[in-house]
Amino acid sequence: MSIADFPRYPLTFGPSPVQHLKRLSQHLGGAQVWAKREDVNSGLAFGGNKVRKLEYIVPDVLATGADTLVSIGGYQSNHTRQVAAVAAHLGLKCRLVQEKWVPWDDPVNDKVGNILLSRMMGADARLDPSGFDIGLRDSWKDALAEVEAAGGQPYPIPAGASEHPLGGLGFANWAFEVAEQEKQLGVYFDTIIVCTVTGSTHAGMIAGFAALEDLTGVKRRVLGIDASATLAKTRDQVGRIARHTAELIELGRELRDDEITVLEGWAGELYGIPVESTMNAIALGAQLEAMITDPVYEGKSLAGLIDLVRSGEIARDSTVLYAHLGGQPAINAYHSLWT
Ligand code: 5PA
Repeated sequence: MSIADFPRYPLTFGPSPVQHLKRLSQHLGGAQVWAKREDVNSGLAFGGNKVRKLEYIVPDVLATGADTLVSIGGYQSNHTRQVAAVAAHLGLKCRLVQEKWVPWDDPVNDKVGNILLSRMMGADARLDPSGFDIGLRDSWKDALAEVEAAGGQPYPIPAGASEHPLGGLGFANWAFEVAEQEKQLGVYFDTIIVCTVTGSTHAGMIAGFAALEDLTGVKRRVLGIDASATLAKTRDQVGRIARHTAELIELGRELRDDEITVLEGWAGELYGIPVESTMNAIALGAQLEAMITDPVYEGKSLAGLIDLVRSGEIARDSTVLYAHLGGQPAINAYHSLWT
């Protein structure tokens, strides 16, 4: 099956907008920088990258007849907020495990932003003291068992929807959407920058752009910027999901090593904690483009992009596409960084 043959349940507005960041490009004095805006991709509770992934998972949810979506993330998980949004949209229940992934002791960290939105949408969001891990968790398995014991039919969605067998499809299709938009705009993006943590956003893009390259001969670099600060795990997960997704969409060849690139250097010491480069990138995006990025994910990938353009690693004659994956609701929990 090619990507176009997989069932897709519409949750987004359609293709997400692509914009030229002219002031940022001029400021950096190098490559032309564009952004594709998954942060405004849907009317479901501010959207984001998970809504796009869930478009390919919802047909399976509906086929199973499940009545409760069960998922997991940190207190300020964007993913769990998007699962809660999709559950509300479909008229399903939602049980969320919110772990203490980030040692960020702001008194409203477990009350505002994403978790507030999830509760507002009717999700049963419960806190768990466990720390950060992108793998499959016991707390999540326990939540699934609880729903079943109470007579419900749970549908399991792992962290970031990444370990779900269909988790890579949303962003495999993103590659083809980019190619269409390139035709309309008369532009060619030779480099894509994407934040990567649980891996299926980046992995889906890798599979999708590989399929596109085989169809059109057009080559480009898809650079993942690690924001997990557990690089080996994320690299492994990206590679595994990229290969699996490539098989699903019948790429018909092995992925090359040069197609799987996760760069380190902008995550800082810990997932969820911004460093100087994150704060500088957030300020540049906000003050030059009114493009709001968060201290956990997008501020870190934007910092990567800025450094790669400034150092010439992304060349002056390049046109680079920054995948803005959402995440703004979390900034409420980080208010003290700007006061
Ligand atoms: C997230 C993830 P992947 O997890 O697919 O690698 O995406 C990274 C990412 N940007 C990038 C934003 C705004 C994100 O929310 N968020 C997780 C969450 O629980 O919100 C899965 C970690």
